[in-house]
Amino acid sequence: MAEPTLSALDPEIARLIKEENKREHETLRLIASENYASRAVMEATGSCLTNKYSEGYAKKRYYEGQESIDQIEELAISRLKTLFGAEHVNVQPYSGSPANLAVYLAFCKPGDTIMGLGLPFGGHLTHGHSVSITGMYFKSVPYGVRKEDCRIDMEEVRKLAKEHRPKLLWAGTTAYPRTLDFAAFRSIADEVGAVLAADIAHISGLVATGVHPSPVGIADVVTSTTHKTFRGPRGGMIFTKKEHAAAIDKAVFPGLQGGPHNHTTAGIAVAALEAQAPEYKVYTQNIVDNAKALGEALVARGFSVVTGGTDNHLLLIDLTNKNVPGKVASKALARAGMVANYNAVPFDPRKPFDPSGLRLGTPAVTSRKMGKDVMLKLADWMDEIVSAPEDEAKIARVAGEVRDLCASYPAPGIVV
Ligand code: DSN
Repeated sequence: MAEPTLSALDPEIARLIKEENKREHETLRLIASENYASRAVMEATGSCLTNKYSEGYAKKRYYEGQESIDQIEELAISRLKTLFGAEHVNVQPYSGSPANLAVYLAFCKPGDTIMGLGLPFGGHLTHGHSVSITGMYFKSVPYGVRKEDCRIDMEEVRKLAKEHRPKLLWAGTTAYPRTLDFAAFRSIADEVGAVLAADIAHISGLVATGVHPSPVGIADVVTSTTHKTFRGPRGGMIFTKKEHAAAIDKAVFPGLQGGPHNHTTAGIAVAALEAQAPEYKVYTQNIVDNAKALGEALVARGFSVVTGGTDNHLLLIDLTNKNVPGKVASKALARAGMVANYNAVPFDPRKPFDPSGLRLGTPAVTSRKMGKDVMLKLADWMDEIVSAPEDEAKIARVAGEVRDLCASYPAPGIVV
């Protein structure tokens, strides 16, 4: 007898997946860290590779039956080496946080001093925030941004680094709209003898094509997720210089993880192939052009855009002048089909769970081939909703208009 399909076996889960598919089709995905993986990436991740254990690395595994797995992992690595110009790549981290933990394990001992951009200024939890293991097991000295322009102040980073002599210095962000000066971070790390780690989770797609400068070859180690601008499956990757290859590999396995997720590795390999195509470079440039256009349109409508605009894929909006808290705005926008996230802004007087800001990203709408005309429409809709976040009639009308728009822009990987 044939095996039952998902909907025959588990109609509840099948229905929920169908609903999520519909939601992803009918709404505008504006969460800066999200994207749509292609059908080919999804096919690889939904394959039999999920069945296989393969602790170790290619040709040095602890289980038999690795004929295909070794080739898949080697292909992922060689494609990424070419794409990023890296000496060594590890594709086994389960995601960005485990990749970052591997950096700590490879280079630090508990109690060492580390420095990263503070979470309230756009840094990541794993760059030493107090509630993360990285802020508990290490002495974290966060740096911030300048009050006047909300940009990272490299002189402040230098001053703090000279005072605290960190073992590890992070250059990486999750809610920062400007270009990172990796060379300046390198010179500071050299001055104080720190290991320089760049976390390019948000921007790795832009880095792959040169739309954002690359830290590969500058930083000692570079970490990334694989599902944001890079548009692969949900996973992690680490690039490092040859001299640190063994330490990083050992930290990932056996230091932190057991068997790698081979279905994810295959998806990463497919995404790396997609990223080598000339149209991917155009795509990544379009992400930035769209973010700039959306930022300009929002400024023209009286929104306060942190730093005045963006150099990358994201925008941080301070809603204080609109007298609407970030959470109220993001919930109303979501009801209107524009799905973003509320976010703290630098020097936010409000609490992290109820902050003043909104974070917007253009990677996913750009994957749907939406261009500047849509960004202007989006700014109009946002203006309407943020000005009246409790007007349910208006919200329902906009949600309908968003649905109509989405019908003309199929999302990669989404079956309609
Ligand atoms: N959760 C991711 C983001 O939204 O930026 C970072 O890990």
